[in-house]
Amino acid sequence: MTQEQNGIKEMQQTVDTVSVLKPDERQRSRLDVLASHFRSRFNREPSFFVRVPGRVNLIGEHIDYCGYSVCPMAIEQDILVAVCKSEDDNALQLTNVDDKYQDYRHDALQEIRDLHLNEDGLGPTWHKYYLCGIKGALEVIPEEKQPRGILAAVWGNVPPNAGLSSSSALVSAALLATVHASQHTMSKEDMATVSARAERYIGTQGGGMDQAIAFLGKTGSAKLIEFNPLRSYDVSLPEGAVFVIAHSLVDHNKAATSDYNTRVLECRLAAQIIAKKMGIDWHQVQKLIDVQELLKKNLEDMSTIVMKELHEEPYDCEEINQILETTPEELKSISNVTYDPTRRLKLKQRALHVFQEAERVAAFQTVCQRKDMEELARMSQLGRLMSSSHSSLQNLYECSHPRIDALVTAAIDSGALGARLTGAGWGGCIIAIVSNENVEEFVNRLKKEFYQNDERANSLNLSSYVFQTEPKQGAAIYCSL
Ligand code: ADP
Ligand code: NG1
Repeated sequence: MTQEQNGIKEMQQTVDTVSVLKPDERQRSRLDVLASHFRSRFNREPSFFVRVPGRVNLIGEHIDYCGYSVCPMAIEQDILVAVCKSEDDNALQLTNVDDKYQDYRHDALQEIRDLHLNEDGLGPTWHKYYLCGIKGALEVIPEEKQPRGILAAVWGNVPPNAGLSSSSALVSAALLATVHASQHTMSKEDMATVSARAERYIGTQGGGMDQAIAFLGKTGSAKLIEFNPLRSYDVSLPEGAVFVIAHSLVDHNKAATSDYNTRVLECRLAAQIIAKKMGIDWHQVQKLIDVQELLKKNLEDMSTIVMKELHEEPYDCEEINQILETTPEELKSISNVTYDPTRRLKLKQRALHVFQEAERVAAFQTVCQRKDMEELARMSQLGRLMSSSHSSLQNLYECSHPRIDALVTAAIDSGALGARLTGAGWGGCIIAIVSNENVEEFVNRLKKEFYQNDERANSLNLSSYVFQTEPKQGAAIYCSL
């Protein structure tokens, strides 16, 4: 593949690369633990460390893969990796401080490029996310620079399977570690693009939000992330607003079910059917944003078109073939739909969510910029947008979970100005906006309202499950402690 085919722009004179930083006190103590784990396993010193944060998405859920902008921020919780090139053999050796993740060895690092990671029937085990990052790296690093063997020790504290993007932090950390070990230079945007493509090897057709914020996150600012081309803009949040993440205690591994990919497919088919019905060449349409751009309509018009052109009842494959005038084979090759007569796809509901959520993202950004508006009014407006995002995810997109809905209700009852599911859903976390003078009372009430009656919470340290968050720095490299 040439660099261009890889989606990587020609290298410019000045490239905004991942910063080499000095760890702060808190990071240093975790890095010390990681370094000592590395030494105990490999009997040598790591030569550098990488840190990649998780993220929380404030608004813009399930729309990145439709081409629409989203508004996440990087969080404090992260994945750390200690790394050293191996002089002794050509293997990848992986270890994790957390012993629930087993050590892994692959004898020939170079072979990883050709592995098919989701075809062994063993599911998405942790080391496969690391392999995704290495595969991505080997596709873009010139052969003469590629490392022969690598030793890596991982340690993360992003709650896994909870919508805070632990998987993308891990894939991105593996990519960054391999690129840095090769002394290869890449911009943050190119890292994000390669990492998003690499994570799809696990089997989920993600849109790229998580990898973008992992590299482009900035202390003090949420980010508006735009796709095609990837761009990010600072979003200043109201000073009086505190964002609180709360875990529903329900895990959901995206790559272990077909829920996520089914939504991606429903959006693609909705886009193609709208295009066909509106008389444009649907073959060139893959995303809902494609059809909007071809029709030259605004988002509100697109919702009206959805209401008119798509029906409420689920579509089956036969009806889709009839509308698009395709055979099952053609539909497979153009839309990536495997014919299944029992399959029912809700196209109207999904498309409506996407266009309305994209409008909410734009409104969220506008409210953040409205310095002329009173602070509490701005925060209340942001809260309303977040809560309507949640009802849309619950009712139109059907990616919530009864415990998530109960947590959102408990958050509002405890004084939040708005709350919503964050991340892919079907479990995981919510994000709530709270005014800073109420935050302590809010957290105490939420603990009583939601966690006190859940026996799964009895043995947990709740401060890791309900916590304030603020925008943090994206990926970094540490060369010495
Ligand atoms: P998320 O919403 O957190 O990204 P996913 O279901 O996409 O959830 O991916 C979570 C998976 O990432 C975990 O099941 C595990 O395999 C891997 N993972 C997350 N954190 C770690 C970690 N600290 N060490 C090893 N693997 C991890
Ligand atoms: P998480 O929350 O990490 O499962 C997933 C996708 C995002 C985005 C959100 C929903 C991946 C790696 N991440 O995030 O791209 O679509 O769901 O908004 O697939």
